[in-house]
Amino acid sequence: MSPGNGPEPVVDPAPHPAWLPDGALAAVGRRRVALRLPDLSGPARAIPSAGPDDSVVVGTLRAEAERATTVHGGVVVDPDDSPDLLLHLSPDLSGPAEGMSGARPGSPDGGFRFVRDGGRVAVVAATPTALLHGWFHVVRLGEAAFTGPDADERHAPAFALRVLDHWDNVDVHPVMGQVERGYAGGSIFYADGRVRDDLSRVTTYARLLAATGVDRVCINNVNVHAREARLLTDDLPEVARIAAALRPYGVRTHLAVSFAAPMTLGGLPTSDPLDDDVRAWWRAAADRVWATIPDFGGFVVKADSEGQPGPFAYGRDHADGANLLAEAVAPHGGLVHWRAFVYDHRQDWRDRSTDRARAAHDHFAPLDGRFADNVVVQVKHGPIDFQTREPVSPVLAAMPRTRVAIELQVTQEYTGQQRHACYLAPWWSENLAFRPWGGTGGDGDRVDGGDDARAVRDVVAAGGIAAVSNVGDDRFWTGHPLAQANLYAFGRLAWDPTLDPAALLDEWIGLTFAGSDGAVDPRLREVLHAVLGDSWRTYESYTAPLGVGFMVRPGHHYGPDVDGYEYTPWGTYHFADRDGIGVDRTRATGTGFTGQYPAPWRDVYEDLTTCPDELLLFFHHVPYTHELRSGTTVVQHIYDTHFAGVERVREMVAAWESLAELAPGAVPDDVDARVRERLAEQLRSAVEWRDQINTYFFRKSGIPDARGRTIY
Ligand code: GCV
Repeated sequence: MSPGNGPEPVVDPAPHPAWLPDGALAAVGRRRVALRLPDLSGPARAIPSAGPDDSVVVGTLRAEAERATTVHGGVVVDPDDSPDLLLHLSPDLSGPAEGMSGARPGSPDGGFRFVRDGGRVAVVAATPTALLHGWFHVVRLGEAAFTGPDADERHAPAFALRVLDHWDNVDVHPVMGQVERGYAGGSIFYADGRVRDDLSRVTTYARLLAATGVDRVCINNVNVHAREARLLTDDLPEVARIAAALRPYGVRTHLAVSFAAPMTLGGLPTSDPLDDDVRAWWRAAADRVWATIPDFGGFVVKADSEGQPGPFAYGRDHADGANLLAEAVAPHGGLVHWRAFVYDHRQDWRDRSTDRARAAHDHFAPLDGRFADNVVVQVKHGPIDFQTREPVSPVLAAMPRTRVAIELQVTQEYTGQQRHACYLAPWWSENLAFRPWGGTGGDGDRVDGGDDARAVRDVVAAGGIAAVSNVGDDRFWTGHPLAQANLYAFGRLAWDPTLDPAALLDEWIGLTFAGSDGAVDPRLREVLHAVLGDSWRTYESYTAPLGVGFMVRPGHHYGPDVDGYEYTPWGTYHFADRDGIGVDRTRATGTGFTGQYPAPWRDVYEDLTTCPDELLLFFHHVPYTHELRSGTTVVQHIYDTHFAGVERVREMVAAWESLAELAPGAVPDDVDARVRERLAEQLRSAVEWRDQINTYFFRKSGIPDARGRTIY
């Protein structure tokens, strides 16, 4: 790492290895590794079929073992030759792992078994993809996999469906560009208006995902424009190439489709979901897709939302729409991810009764029980739109007879656009741990509820989890190298939503910055925790106070603009005037949104004295002099957090810069240069946020800062 303003670093043209540099595989690569495989060919195959990907994933496993041992001096040996690490593909995970003693039985419900006996490890799984996940489990553990007491553990994903959605366009969109809300360059799938010839980077991406837990990718934007719609028909062979590039790492391909496709692609006069010709068109379309890509995952649909076509045009509802597609994909075992992000984006700002936060619940809760089994209703984690702070969406608790998935946003549209370091796992973790029927609330308060102690992560077990990816063709994948931590943590939480965000950060650091011997400088570890650990709360403190959102520049959503959306049709208002701020969403005097929550939250949020401070302005309109539960007033809180937030960013910058002396050489020059550049922008932007927000509220309220700091 070059301290100060040294010469420009030499940039390696190859993609950055992210969390899988060779050093991350040192512990496995130094050992004697073996694969025990049944015969996968012919009708008498010894393992249950996981789909057509079996042999290709087995090839991947072999290649992984060969590569790691070649780099680090280990060797691939015969399974009977006392390996240190045995990868065992077996239909039966319940018996003792062959060659191991003392194994306890486990239940064969997917995932893999990890057995350590006297320092030797066996991973047993029933499918090649599960075995691959087991391999990466051992990689993550590093030396610890082989040390420690004997163990026999089962590891299975909490969510059956773990999806990354790409908002990538085939054509560069005149406003949104190649990747909508993408902050990391172009698309890894498309360039020059077509699928890339060289898709090797897509396979590298699939490898990174397999090392976390994600196993499905939707490869195009949910805003399906004319060019992208054709992926479903004319371009299927090209989609098949992408699927082939993802498949070696057990990642399945999904497509976002347009509800109007029967008209725009099929020439039919209607897309009415109850029309027989429309149903036949979708069935034929699905047949062609699965004939071309036998392990295809399914369709993702954004309908009747922000201008996308949908069933409303025919007087039908979202269940009619989703079930139309579900019927078409069902014979192939396919899925329909139907998004609940539906609201009126042509609202009149003068009308205070219409509440965008209510929309998804108003549309979807009454449809509970009407969706086909292979429909997953995909719900954004908050009721508005991926803001820095929102309550958990009440839709997640309102559809007990529906497979519901939670949708997160890894791409940092509203959280600094990968120019700001903002580690989002603590925020996601809070959402996943939220107990809609009582228990621990967002700010750590305990709120007692009824008998139902389930958390959001339990509610979505069948529907799973999805997130908008933050990856592009940038050398570091994510623009800001430290934004890789978000993608990593998302994948790990998708596998196990109870994992601790700080521990995940540590895991990511251990892999990403592993030297050739697998070790990480402890001072680097410390600095990265200091920079990233609390960065989401820091970001919140200098941007969005007390649950107010959307004070961003319209359109691109970067930087402060307090009234940017205030007089627009988008339904995202703060209603600040000279006396106070916030949205009254109470049942008593406001939009009634609080009533969409089950008890106890419907009452906790309704009452000014119990509503958590951090969400106060989301639920209530209060005077600037309103005293928060913390004891300070609303306006003083705004000033204090904005001043403190900037100071925290200064500390982040200082922490990073200290590396040059503390741990010279611990970070490659090009990573260091990019992080420094981004941190400088983060500090500039945080100052801008602080000064605009503080000045705005000082001018509105006329109330000076109690500590007399500079406000303009
Ligand atoms: C893909 C927000 C974003 C849009 C995005 C939309 C969605 O409104 O700003 O770019 O569209 O969410 O989730 O569909």
